[in-house]
This record gives sequence, C-alpha cells and structure tokens, in this order.
Amino acid sequence: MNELILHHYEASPYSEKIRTILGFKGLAYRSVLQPQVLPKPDQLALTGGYRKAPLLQIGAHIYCDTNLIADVLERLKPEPTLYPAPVAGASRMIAAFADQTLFRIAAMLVFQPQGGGTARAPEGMSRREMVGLLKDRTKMMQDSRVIHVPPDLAPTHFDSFIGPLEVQLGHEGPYICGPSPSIADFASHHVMWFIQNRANVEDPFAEYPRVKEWIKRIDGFRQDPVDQLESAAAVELAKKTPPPPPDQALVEHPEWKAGDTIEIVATDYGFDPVQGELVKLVGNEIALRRIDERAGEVIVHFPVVGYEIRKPA
Ligand SMILES: N[C@@H](CCC(=O)N[C@@H](CS)C(=O)NCC(=O)O)C(=O)O
Repeated sequence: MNELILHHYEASPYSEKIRTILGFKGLAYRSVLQPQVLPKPDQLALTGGYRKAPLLQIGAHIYCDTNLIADVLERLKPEPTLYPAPVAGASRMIAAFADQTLFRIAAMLVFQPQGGGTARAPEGMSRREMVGLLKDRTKMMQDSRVIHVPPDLAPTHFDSFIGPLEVQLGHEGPYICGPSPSIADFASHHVMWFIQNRANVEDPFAEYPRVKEWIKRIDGFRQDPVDQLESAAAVELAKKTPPPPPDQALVEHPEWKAGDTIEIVATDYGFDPVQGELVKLVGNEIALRRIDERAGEVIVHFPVVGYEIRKPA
C-alpha cells in the first residue's frame, strides 16, 4: 500500500516544508494531526520515541526528518524534481543551511523579547497553552548542539542573508537556484513562513518585495490533504500492513551489520532514542525494525545526516 500519510500539525514549519513539496510534486496525502507538545502516544507508538514533526507514514514504514522525507518523495515521484541537475549539489547545501542555521536565527528573531517582540501564539492557542509550548520546547532544546545566535543580534544576522537574496531574485529566478524550484526553495520557505506567522511584527518582509513575491510563489504549491485520519487509526493501519522481511544486503557498513540491536538518536536536539534491529544502512538512510504493542512490526527510517547510531546502554 503506497498511500502517503503525513503526521504533522498546522503551525509546524518543518511540516510546511513537506506540505509544499507534496503540492509541488502533485502527490495526494492523508493528514494526521499530532499534538504540538508531548505526550504524543500515537506518534510514539509508530516511532518508538521520535517526537518531532513531521513524519511520513507509508503502511508500516515510518520516515522521520524532512531531509529523508524529501528524498523518499523524490524516489516515489522523480518529476518534477527537487534536485534539478545543474544545481543538485548547491540546492542541497542551501537547504541544509536553511534548515540548520537560518531556522535557528529565525527562531531567535521570533522569540526575542525586544525588537520584534515575543512570538505570536499559533492560531487558536490560549496563553496557557503557549506557556506549555514554551516549557516543552525549552526541555527539548536542553543540551542542544545547534548554532546559538544571541537574540539581539538575530535581526542583523537575518537581514544579512535576506538582503542578498532580495538582490539575487532581481537578477535570476524566479526561484533561489534559477528558473525551476528546488529543495533550496522549500527548505528556505518554511523559515520565512514561520517568521511571517509567528513574529510580532506587522510586515516582516516589508523591505524585501522580491522575497515577499517568492514566498507567495512557494505558498501557492501547498495543497489540501485528501482527508483527515485519526492518529489512532494510523497506528491501526500500520498494524494491518506488516512490512516485508528485512533484506540483509541493505546494510553496508564496516561497524554495523543487519540484525544488530541499535539505538538511533539525533545529534542536534531532542535526544529521544529509538531502539530496534538494524535493517538498512545505505546511502543517506538508516532504518530499524521494532515491534510495538499497538502498531505491530514497524520500520522506522532516519537520514544518516543529523543522527547517530549507538549500542543501547
Ligand atoms: N530535523 C528535523 C526537525 C524537525 C523539528 O524540529 N520539528 C519541530 C516542529 S516544526 C518539532 O518537532 N518540534 C517539537 C515537536 O513538535 O514535538 C526535520 O527536518 O524534520
């Protein structure tokens, strides 16, 4: 069964990256709305510990992290491509910069107490829920290894990237890497979308009209899901579609072999380990097999970049 199920929530920027990519590729998807904060019992039944948004579910295969999800969608539907040949490498590098650095600057910009003011709550969220969200995120970011930008410097850092982008879009375009959209656009757009929705500033891109136009262009790719599915129903669905037996040839590594009991953990923030039996380690993908009381046998996939494999303690 190749039905695509996106686990996400409306206010999640990384989910927005995948929503716009799904629309760009014309891929239909079912939507499962997960909570914005822990506890997320149905999500954890599928992943075994990974709590971040979004997830892509295909039967009993659970794909974590937008870096891998983008590659999986490209594999499923190569055209239109996220990685146009002349800029395939450059677009991946820009996307990594946007996801890892630009997003952190944006987070500081949105949450800084001066300048832009404190963040606006996501639509429909009460003050009390907003306090809960901040607590949850503070805990998730504990001991994080992400780039730290002092809040008062965030606006100048941000302008130093958006200014040149504004100039570039005047020469080339209409996308970041030229005439066709690429992963660079989707990874940068979700950062701008986050600022637009959450910064307490009337018009954060007032000085950057071409960037504003480009944001609208990428906004236009977003498509509604086919339907909404309850998260418990998605767990049931995983249980009903057990994955095929593992293929030993899918582990190519000097240290790890198929069947090893491992745990996978993020290297940047949110260090919730996922335990299971290694079934795939090739290219930019690691997958483990786990048996869950509710979801049955599931295969949880991660990208290599940003994750560490270790022996459970
Ligand atoms: N590297 C991950 C980052 C995902 C991420 O940090 N997502 C945020 C929401 S946009 C998150 O999960 N926050 C905590 C939560 O929702 O529980 C990816 O590319 O998917």
